[in-house]
Amino acid sequence: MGNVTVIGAQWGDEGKGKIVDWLASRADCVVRFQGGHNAGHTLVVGEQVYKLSLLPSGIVTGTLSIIGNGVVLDPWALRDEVERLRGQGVRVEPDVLRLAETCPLILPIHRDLDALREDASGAGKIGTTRRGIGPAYEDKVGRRAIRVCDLAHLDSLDPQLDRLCAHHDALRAGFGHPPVDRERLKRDLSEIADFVLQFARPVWLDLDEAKSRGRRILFEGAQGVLLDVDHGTYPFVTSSNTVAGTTGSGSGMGPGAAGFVLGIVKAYTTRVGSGPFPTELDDEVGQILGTRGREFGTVTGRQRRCGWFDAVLVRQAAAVSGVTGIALTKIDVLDGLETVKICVGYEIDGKRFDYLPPHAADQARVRPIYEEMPGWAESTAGARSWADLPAQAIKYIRRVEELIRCPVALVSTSPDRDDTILVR
Ligand code: 2SA
Ligand code: MG
Repeated sequence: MGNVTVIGAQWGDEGKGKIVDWLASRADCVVRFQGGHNAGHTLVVGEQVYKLSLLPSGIVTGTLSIIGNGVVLDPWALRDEVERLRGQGVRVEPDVLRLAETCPLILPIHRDLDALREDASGAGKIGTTRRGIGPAYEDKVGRRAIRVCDLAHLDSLDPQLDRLCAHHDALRAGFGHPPVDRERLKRDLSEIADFVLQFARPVWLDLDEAKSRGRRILFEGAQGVLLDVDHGTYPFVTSSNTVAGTTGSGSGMGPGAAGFVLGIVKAYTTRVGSGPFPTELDDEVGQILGTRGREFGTVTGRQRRCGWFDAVLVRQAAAVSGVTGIALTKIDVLDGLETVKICVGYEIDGKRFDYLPPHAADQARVRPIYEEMPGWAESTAGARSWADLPAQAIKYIRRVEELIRCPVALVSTSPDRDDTILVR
């Protein structure tokens, strides 16, 4: 096995955590390359449940875990998560956890702005996780960010703070909010600096060395392709590029780093937050999927919206992200349904589309065209080989594969690490 990149090929929450954990035990190094602590990965190892928002999943198994420059880092969230994991008996020390020195920081002022904007947006709300992700990326691109390496130079931070505060004070005033408390911000930063700096490294150098030694690197994506700031359902997206192409720029490894791109795909569709969702179900089936699939956010506890599998969206996600093969998860949630439906196209005013049109208004208006298949009465939960699956479930998987034009490499049949079918 060479390098592997795991990305969500829907709107996040596809069950990446379990697959990443499964692959992490076979990798030498696990890298996060985008997003921040808005991710929520649940790992179930034996009796233990680990909930990760920011740290790479490799940390649980003691695999070298790297947070790349493409991630926006909340230092206080980092400390909380490290302390929580240590409390569960996980060893988190600088030899296993490394942070890019160039990571932009998420500051309390970013959280403020995220909330102020969401609260002021009425029906236009994005439904963000309110963790300051968007505002932190804005400051990075706007060249105003405070980065990890700045924590070692707090004495000379004033010119940067001038630039940052001038921008934020103007925005805050617009929302009737008081200016940034600069002295407090400086105090907070100097209080957390040493904690963060103990993990700070030129990680590109570590990765370059890993590469020259033929080490296997696992890139762990967060959120999903449909939340990508360029390729997703804009503006109802996150503020980073979630596609596999970001592995190189978000870690400092160049375009060839991604290796095998494994797209994680849930056997139905879910979404948290606002935005178009063509196959959303408001009926009893939607409720069954939500209850059986335990569709609540890891990070915010929000209830996820549920619907049928949308092959149009996944085909598009797989194409724009260069997916090599998919892992199909939570097939057991469909067990016992009389019929199952797959969206195979859209219609707007009698015109057929085999892709999602880019405009939010069109996306909200598309009518899904469904193909119906008989369901299966038998349980697929815990199946560990192809032979354990009912014939109808196999037909469903094969049809999905055909429609999205991408091979199924893995099928996951429960949250347990071992309940996984390797297809090829
Ligand atoms: P943000 O906070 O700026 O990134 O929000 C923008 C949109 O991106 C969505 N988003 C997510 N969608 C699914 N899962 C996410 N992470 C957590 C999880 C979610 C949770 O994995 O369980 O616990 O609620 C995630 N992070 C961001 C968000 O809903 C907005 O639509
Ligand atoms: Mg999640």
